[in-house]
Amino acid sequence: MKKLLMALVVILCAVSTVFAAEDLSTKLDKNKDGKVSKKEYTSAVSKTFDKLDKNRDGSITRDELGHMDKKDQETFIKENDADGDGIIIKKEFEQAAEKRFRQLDKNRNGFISKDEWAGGRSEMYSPFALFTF
Ligand SMILES: [Ca+2]
Ligand SMILES: [Ca+2]
Ligand SMILES: [Ca+2]
Repeated sequence: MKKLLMALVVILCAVSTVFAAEDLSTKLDKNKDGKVSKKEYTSAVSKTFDKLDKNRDGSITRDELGHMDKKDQETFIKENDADGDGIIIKKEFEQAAEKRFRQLDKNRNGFISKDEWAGGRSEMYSPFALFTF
């Protein structure tokens, strides 16, 4: 009986790991229609910005990215800091995110399907790692 219980625990752990790694698109897909709309995406982007902007001054600076490793910080700043001043204001972040949405939305229907999402993840730096909510 104990063995069975152990086996069950192992299985449950494995299952929950799968759920944790479950595609982010599921999290972003608030209305559960199987795809991420522009609106769902934008609201996630906005939340992510607010979360990263720890001191709430409307911009993301390097010291607010301390939880990321150096390489990710560089990539993050490079991808989002359009004017190259080392500070990412919300507008820059939103514009970079918008560009990513267009890249992901391969068939240009205004939604990112699960397939498109999965395809984009392997092609690009993982801005998705940032969507940690
Ligand atoms: Ca949706
Ligand atoms: Ca800030
Ligand atoms: Ca900037």
